[in-house]
Formats: sequence, C-alpha cells, structure tokens
Amino acid sequence: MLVARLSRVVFAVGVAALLGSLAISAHAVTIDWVTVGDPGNPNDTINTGTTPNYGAVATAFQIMKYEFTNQQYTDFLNSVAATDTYSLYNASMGSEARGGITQSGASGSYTYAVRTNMGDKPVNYVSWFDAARVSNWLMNGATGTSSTETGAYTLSGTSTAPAVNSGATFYVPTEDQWYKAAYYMGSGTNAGYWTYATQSDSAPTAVTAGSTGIGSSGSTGNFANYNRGADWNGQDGNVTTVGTNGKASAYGAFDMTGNVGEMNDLAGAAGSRRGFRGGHWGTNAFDSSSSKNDTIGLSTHTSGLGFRLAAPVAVPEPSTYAMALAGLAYGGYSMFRRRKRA
Ligand SMILES: [Ca+2]
Ligand SMILES: [Ca+2]
Ligand SMILES: [Ca+2]
Repeated sequence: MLVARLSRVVFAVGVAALLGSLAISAHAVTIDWVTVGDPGNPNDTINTGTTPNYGAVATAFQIMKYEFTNQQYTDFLNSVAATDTYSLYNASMGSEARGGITQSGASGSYTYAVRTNMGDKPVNYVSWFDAARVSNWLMNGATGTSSTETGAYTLSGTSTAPAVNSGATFYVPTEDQWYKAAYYMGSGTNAGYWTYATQSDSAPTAVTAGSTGIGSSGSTGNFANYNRGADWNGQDGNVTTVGTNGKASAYGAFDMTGNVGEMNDLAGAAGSRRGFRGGHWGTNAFDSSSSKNDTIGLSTHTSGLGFRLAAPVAVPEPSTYAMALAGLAYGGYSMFRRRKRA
C-alpha cells in the first residue's frame, strides 16, 4: 500500500521588507524527514540483568533525515532572538572554531549569520532547552511571533525539563525512538538491531574532510565522522557537512553515528537531565555505538552536542498555519509542504 507521508516542510521566516520598495528577502527553514515504521518492534537485547534495553516503539513516527544544522538554527535565531531572552545563542557558536553562527548588533536588534562553510554543518553549543524551544517555535508556525515557551513543551518559568505535551507536532525524540531510528534493521517487527547507525556491526572507518568540511565518504559505506578523523579549519576533528559521512540508518537518517551527539528525552518524563546518543566527531568507537547511552545537564552547551527532532506521522494540516498567516500584509510569510509517495 502506498502511504503518503510528509517528506519536507519549508517555513519561510525572517522576512524583511525594504522600506519604500517591494523588495522582500526571505529564507526558509527546510526540514527533511524520514518515516520510522515497523510499529510494535521489540527492544534490542544487548543488555542483561537490570540494565535496560531500548528501541521498542509502538507507533510509526518521523525523524529528521539530518541533524539540525547551523543554517536552520540561524533562521530560528533571526526569527525570534532579536532580543535573546532565553539565551538561544551561545557565544561559543561565534568564538570557537567548531561553532557555526555569529551574532551582530545590540540586544533588541540582534541579527545572526552562519560562519564560512558552516551552514550545512550540525548546530552545536545548544542545550536541551534550545531544542525544546525550536520544537515550540515550529509547532507554533515558525514565525517571528511564534511562542518558544508553549506548544510541545510548557517552559515558562521551568528549570527542569517538562514532559512533552500531548499533541506535540515537533519534539525531541524519546530514547526508544532515537534508538530505533538509528539501529533497528527495519522491514518487519523482529528484524534485530545494528551496533552502528551505518547498518553495520563493525566500527565504521572515520571520515576525513576536505578544506570546506565535506566528509570524504559521501552518503554510502560504513563510515562516520568520529575519532577525530575530520581535520579541517585547523582542528583535530571537527563537525562535517551533514549527509556526507557514510551510509544512512535503515530508515534513511544520516549521521546518527557521529558528527554531533544527539539529545533524547529518556523515557519522556520530567527531570533535571536528558539523554544523548550516537557519539560525535571526537568520540571513540564504543562511545559512538548503541551500547553507549549517557545523560547531560539541561544547560550543557558543547561542541559535540546537537539534536534532531521527531514528529508524528499524522502531520499538522498546513491550513493551521495558512490561516494564522493569511492576514500578514507583506505576504512574505508562506509555508508549504510537499507530499511524497513512500
Ligand atoms: Ca542556549
Ligand atoms: Ca585528526
Ligand atoms: Ca549524530
């Protein structure tokens, strides 16, 4: 049976109409998704005793095909962080060699730009709260007036991570969802699990990188960006262009081993710590494998930590956004979705 699914959502944001003219500049947040099917699969069985196993997911869902990039995060910042009330921007993004975004201007009129060669690299120096606020912004239509404080997560005044709200249309994946999207072999409900998200039980070969940070392997083969193999921009190991570091997972998601580690929502309960998995540009083979799970504090910002979001298969109707945006005079805000046969 052919199943229609959402493969890409584009939100046009950051619209600036030049005074006295019709010129409009806009850039879009473009997000590619893959569907993780095979609902009802069991957990992996690698752990014994009281150590939990992961990966069982009862319903199909979507997950981002790539890690959230600096370009996408820059679009988010330009939309909602002219005054950066919630510290969505981290100074290391602009000052550290592995960071990818600059901030200009004064509070109230901050603007943001991707650094040279960094737009297609995964965003880093982001915290769990930053990922939660991106989720809220997307769920609320991804405009300059979209709340970052309600929607998928009710954040106002919280210092611990709340559980995801029911009905969330974008959210940080649960640990089981992330694990399944990365390691499950797919095609059935008893398929088993790989050790690495390159559909392999053998440690990948570390990619090298060209002078602009493109991974050496393209989108095929048992490669990943880890073990400090991607030396460029004067760094012993660095983030690389998403989707250029070896084969995707069985569901088509790239870089779930390496590049940046990715946040998850553990079991989805409220708490003071969140999980991350997959390893990053500097971790070794074990720390990049399915055996490694770890947690982070909610305010942790590092060069090796980013995220990718999940979404329900039942996607939000575009009319929800279209109606909300219809009254805007400039007509520069728009949103469309493209359906694709799976
Ligand atoms: Ca932050
Ligand atoms: Ca190296
Ligand atoms: Ca990753």
